[in-house]
Amino acid sequence: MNRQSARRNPEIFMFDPAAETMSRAALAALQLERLKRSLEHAYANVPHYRNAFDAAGVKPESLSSLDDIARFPFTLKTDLRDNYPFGMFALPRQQLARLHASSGTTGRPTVVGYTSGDLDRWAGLMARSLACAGAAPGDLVHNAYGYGLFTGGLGAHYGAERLGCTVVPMSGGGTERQVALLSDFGANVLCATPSYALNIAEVAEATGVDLRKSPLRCGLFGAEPWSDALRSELEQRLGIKAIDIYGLSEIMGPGVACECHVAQSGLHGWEDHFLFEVIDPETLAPKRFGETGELVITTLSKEALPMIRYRTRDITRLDDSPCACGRTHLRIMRVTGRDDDMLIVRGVNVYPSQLEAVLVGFPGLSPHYQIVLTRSGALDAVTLEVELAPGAPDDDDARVRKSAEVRHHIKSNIGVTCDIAVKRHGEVPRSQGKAVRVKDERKSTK
Ligand code: DLL
Repeated sequence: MNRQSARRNPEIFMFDPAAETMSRAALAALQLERLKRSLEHAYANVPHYRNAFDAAGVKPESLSSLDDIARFPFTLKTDLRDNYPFGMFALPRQQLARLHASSGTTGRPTVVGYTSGDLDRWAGLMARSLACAGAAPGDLVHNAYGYGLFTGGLGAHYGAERLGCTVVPMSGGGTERQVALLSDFGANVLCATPSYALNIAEVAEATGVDLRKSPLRCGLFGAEPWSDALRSELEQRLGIKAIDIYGLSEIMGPGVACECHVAQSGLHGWEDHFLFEVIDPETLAPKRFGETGELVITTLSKEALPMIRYRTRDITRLDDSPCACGRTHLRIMRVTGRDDDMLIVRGVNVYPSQLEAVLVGFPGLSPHYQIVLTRSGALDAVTLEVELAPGAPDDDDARVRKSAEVRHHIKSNIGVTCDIAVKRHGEVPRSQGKAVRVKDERKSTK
C-alpha cells in the first residue's frame, strides 16, 4: 500500500479531516506556497534572516521546489538568545498578543511571540492533536501542564477549549489535590508530562483512589523524552491509552506533532503548518526518510516568529508509510532524546530514555530514577540511582544483589557499564513537571 491509497476511516473522529487527509500532492503544493511566503516574510522583516540569507548567497526567490530548502541557513537556539528579547520577531511587539519563554539552564531565556492569528492556529493544531489522541468534544480535560511562561499549560488549554471540551486548568503540583479532582470531576483526558503522570498514579494508589475505575480514558504525555516501557506502566496503572505529544516553544508549543490512538506508533507531524527535515548533526547533510538524525523544522504559517530550518537538537527519524488512521501527514518517530542530553558512559553514547526503557518494569524496582554525573580526577563518572519498589526487601544484602542485577541487565541491553546506587522507596525525587533526569554534580566534585 502506498501513501496515496490510505483511505479515511469514517469511524475515526478528526478535528480537521480535510487538512488531515489531504493528498500528498495537495499537501506538497500547499507547503511550497506557504514556504515561499514564510521565507519572504522572514527576509523582509527580520534582520537576522536577511543577514544569514545574504551570507549564504540565497534569496527567498532562490526557492523553486521544497528540496531547495536545503540551500538555506539553519537557525539555532543561540540566534534567539543573541537577539534577546524581541530581535527575531517579524512584527513590532505592539502587534503581538502573547509572549512565552523558556528559562533555559544557562544565560538568557528564549523568548517567543504570537499574533492573535498565531494563537488561533495553535489552538486549532492542539485541538487536532487532542482529537488525534482520542479526545472528543464534551470530554473533561484535566490539564496538569504548567501554566505560565511554559507553553504546555496554555497551549493544551486553548486546544481543549477549541475542541469543545471542558478544561480543568490545574497546572502542575499539589498532587493529592490533582488526584482528588481527577476522581471527583470524572476527567476523561489527562494532559501532563509522563514523569508527572507517574507521580499522579503513585499518589492515587497511595491515597486509595483507583483511577482505572474512573472515566479517565486517555493521556497526552510529552514535553520530555519517555519510553515505551513507561507508556505500558502508565497505561496499566491509570487504565488509559497513553499518547505521545511533541512540540517546542521556538516552533509553537505543544501540538507540532501527536500520535494517533489508532496506531500509537509515531507522531503525525502537521505538515500543512510545518516542514520537517532530518539532518546529520555532524555534517549537517540531509538524511533520507527512515534514517535517524536531528529534526529540523521550518514554520509555514507563523506570523510573529517565523523559524527557518530550526535545529531542534531532538534525535528521531521520519516515517512516510501510511497510517491505519487514514491521516496522510508523515510520522515523527519517538524522540529518544536531545543530542545535548546524550551521555558518554565509558565511551558509549547513551540517552537517559534508553536507561529508562530497561529500568521501568524491572522486578523489585519502582519506575523512578535519576542519573548523577560526578567527576573524580580527570574522569567523569555516571551513577544511576534507582529505587526499590514498595515492600521490596531493603536490607544491605538485598540492595547489593539488586544493584548487581541492574548493572548486568543494563550491560546486556545497552552495552554500557554503569555504577548503580539502589535507594529506598521514596528517596528518588518525584517529578512536578519536566523531570530532572540528569543531576550534574561535576562542578561541585571537581
Ligand atoms: O515542552 C512543549 C510541549 C508541552 C510539548 C507539552 C508537549 C507537551 P519546550 O519547553 O520548549 O516546549 O521544550 C521543547 O522538549 O525540543 C524536546 O527536547 C522536548 N520534548 C517535547 N515533547 C517531547 C516528546 C515543550 N514528546 C523540548 N518526546 C523539545 C521527547 C519532547 N521530547
